[in-house]
Amino acid sequence: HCNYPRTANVISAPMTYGQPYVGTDCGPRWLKEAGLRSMLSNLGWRVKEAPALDFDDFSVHKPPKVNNSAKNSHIVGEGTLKLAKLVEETIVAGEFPLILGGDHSIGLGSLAAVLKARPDVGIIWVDAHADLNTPNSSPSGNMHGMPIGLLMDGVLTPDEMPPGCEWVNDYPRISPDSIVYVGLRDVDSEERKLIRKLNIKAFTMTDIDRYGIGRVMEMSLGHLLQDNPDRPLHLSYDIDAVDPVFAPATGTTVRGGLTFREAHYVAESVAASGNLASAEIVELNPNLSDGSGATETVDLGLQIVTSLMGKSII
Ligand code: EXY
Ligand code: MN
Ligand code: MN
Ligand code: MN
Repeated sequence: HCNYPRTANVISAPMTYGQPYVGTDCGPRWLKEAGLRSMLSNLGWRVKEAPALDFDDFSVHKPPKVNNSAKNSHIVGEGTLKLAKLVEETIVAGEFPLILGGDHSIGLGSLAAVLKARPDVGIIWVDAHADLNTPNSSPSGNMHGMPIGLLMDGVLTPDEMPPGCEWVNDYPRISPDSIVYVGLRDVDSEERKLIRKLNIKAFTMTDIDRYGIGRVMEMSLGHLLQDNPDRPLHLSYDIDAVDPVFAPATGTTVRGGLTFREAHYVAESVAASGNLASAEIVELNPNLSDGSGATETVDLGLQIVTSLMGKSII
């Protein structure tokens, strides 16, 4: 019923600086080598591919001060601004941004862009983690745990934005009722307080146990689409939402995650809504597992992308 922009612009965002491990930069290449382009073509998409973003040519001249509360914030800030601009251009051109991470700090750029280009966007955040930390609350200082925290309305004052990320102050904020979490099971205490205080809709693994994934996705989509059935949606899919049995090649595994089919169903149900307007898949790290674990994780990642881009079984 909704009109998809039928051109997909595949945007590679090989970010590693939001977390400690090399290898998240391999995610885009692995997904592409596993057959992403032909899969999209087979589903009827026209496929464009933006040149991979380069996050190592960063132009800050002074050596940035070590900032343990938001590690690598200059390079993350500069890199995610590049991503934000590319995503905005893609949307303005009427194309579907399909963003391949990279660690989840790229959410700072992709979300800022969709919030600006589509002010009424609803966000579905599929993750074991809430990624709602701030430099003050983060136990690790890793910025892949902060993209929502930096963008959520009413959490940070402009002067608390980490150095290098000040550009975020010129972008819209996420309204707490415009995001839904699916798959949470490792939430820090300050994140928990914020979820309660801001009344953010969050479906944990406990909710999935209780209601089943079908009902959880119905409630998630219902929450975001209740006032506007044509609302555009952005899906941010962290592969660590999936149980490490099926997706071992990622940096922050947490047991007790989505099953293989639940992982698919999340993507299938969002696709079936007809509202999906942009998406990203993040945190694949083929270095962090043995060969077969890496292959299985990348294969599952590609299957999830296939489902969210419209594949149905029959
Ligand atoms: N909440 C923890 C932290 O902030 O350090 C772990 C965050 C992991 C983030 C992963 C990508 O979703
Ligand atoms: Mn995440
Ligand atoms: Mn995660
Ligand atoms: Mn700076």
